[in-house]
Amino acid sequence: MIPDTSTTAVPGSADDRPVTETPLVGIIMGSKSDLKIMSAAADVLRQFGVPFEITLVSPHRTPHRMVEYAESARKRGLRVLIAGGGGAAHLPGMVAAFTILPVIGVPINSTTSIQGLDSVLSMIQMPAGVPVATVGIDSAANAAVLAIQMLAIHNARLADSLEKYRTTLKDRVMRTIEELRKGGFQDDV
Ligand code: AIR
Repeated sequence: MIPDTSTTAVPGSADDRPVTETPLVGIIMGSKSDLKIMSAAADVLRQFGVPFEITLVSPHRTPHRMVEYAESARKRGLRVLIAGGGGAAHLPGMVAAFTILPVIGVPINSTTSIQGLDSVLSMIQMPAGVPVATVGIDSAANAAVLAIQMLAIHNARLADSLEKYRTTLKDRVMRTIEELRKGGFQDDV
């Protein structure tokens, strides 16, 4: 979908490193069972040529690992974190407490979840000063797009790729409208 992983950001900008080296986005999740949802974020980052790392971090089963991950993330060069969890999904909020990197939360409708609603409620009402940008239930792909939008603030190649991506979304809808019309669908636009 999105071409060219080799171009660099605008020279002299706040982020002029090549986007093919150090991971810029950290994808973490509470359990291996979340991977089938969270892998969509990895797919999108791959398509945009954004280097990322992906691993398991449970706030309840591996709390010290969570603190270590969050505290080292910025020093290791990460710019945005995407944190997914199901049920009592405390990972995004607690990671946000240990880093100033933006944290995007993905509520997951896991087997232990109350249709994902408990996870949403675990993420959205963060106390003032420690936000989590929560996307929709199971919306890992959107979390990745949001992460790329953040990186694109200082990266002309990514901004350009996002523009092209939006065009493909629009073109897809327009093609669907054409197909519907051919099948007899009558819209009045
Ligand atoms: N979880 C893991 N540690 C803390 C939480 N809240 C979540 C995982 C997963 C759900 O518990 O994010 O969505 C079920 O995990 P498991 O390992 O039992 O399949």
